[in-house]
Amino acid sequence: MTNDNPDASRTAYYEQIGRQRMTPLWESLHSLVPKAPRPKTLPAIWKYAQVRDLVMRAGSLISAEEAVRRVLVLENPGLPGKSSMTPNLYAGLQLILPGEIAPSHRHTQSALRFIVEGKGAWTAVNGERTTMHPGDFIITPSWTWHDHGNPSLKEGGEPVVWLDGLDIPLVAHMDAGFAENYSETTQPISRPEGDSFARFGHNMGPVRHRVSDPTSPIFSYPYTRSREALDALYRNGELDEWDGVKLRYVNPATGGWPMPGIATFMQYLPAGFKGRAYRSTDATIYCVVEGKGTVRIGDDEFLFEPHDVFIAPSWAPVRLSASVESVLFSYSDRPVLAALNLLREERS
Ligand code: 1HN
Repeated sequence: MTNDNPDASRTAYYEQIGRQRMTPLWESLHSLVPKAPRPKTLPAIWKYAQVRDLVMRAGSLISAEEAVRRVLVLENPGLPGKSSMTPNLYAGLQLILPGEIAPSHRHTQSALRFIVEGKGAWTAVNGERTTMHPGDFIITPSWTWHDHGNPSLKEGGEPVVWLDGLDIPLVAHMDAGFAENYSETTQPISRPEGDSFARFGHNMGPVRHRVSDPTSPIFSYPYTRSREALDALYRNGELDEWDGVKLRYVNPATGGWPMPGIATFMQYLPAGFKGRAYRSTDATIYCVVEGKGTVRIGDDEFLFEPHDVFIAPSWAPVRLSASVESVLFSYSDRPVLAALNLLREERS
């Protein structure tokens, strides 16, 4: 083979190696090993004022029973068709109406619920129910039976909306997804409501408890507690120039994260707060609980209000400002990055 036309001879060669299912690394090396993350994930916000009606309308189009889970998936505009908010995480808004039940099932994907609107619905996890209130953070760890329900209108039920966060894309990437339905609509209840919180939610624990798995024995983290902690710290003078007052949710038995693959946080920004720029390799999904402000994510700027959901991709600088006192919930795949020694943070 002569080399008077390298392009043509390379093309012919690439075809030949392609037939043997080989490709030339030298054509893709730069994009395979970028100097810094180049996320496809885009900064974006879902304004609750614009999507609330659409969520509610799903309630008259399909029952929770028929849908199994009546959820509008929040899809990152940079990851179309992937039902993903970030490369590893999923987000969706779920609606359950009075009198409805979302039937019991389990899967290897871990799930969190962050209650957005409405109260009184319940979720059952591993034999115990917990009642939902706005701002509560609830976990359904990998392979735990879970069903949701809402009291009837007569019993005072009201529509309840929550944000679902799952590691669906991560588990799909790992080819590690398993799922099954429970034989009945709801799982049997073996412990009264509040049992696990009494055992583990008060800086105490059962005397002979042995840690047997990395998942938190508490599955509901009530907003009243989280809010009071942030408030007390702020009153005591705590205020970080990047985060405001920010705490992470913990597994009280280990000090680790509530679930092994998903990190969750809540932060308080006082009125007038103008945060400095922060970036990290864990793409983070935020849900606004209270307040009003702006967030700069890379070159985008969004106004945020209660119940809005926004996404900060990996390594995009995030700058939070609050015009009135604000509270933000957030979640990310930080434990996965940390386990692989891939977590980088920069506060500038
Ligand atoms: C799921 O099981 C729930 O249990 C919500 O509420 C959203 C999205 C994909 C796969 C399973 C739930 C889900 C999900």
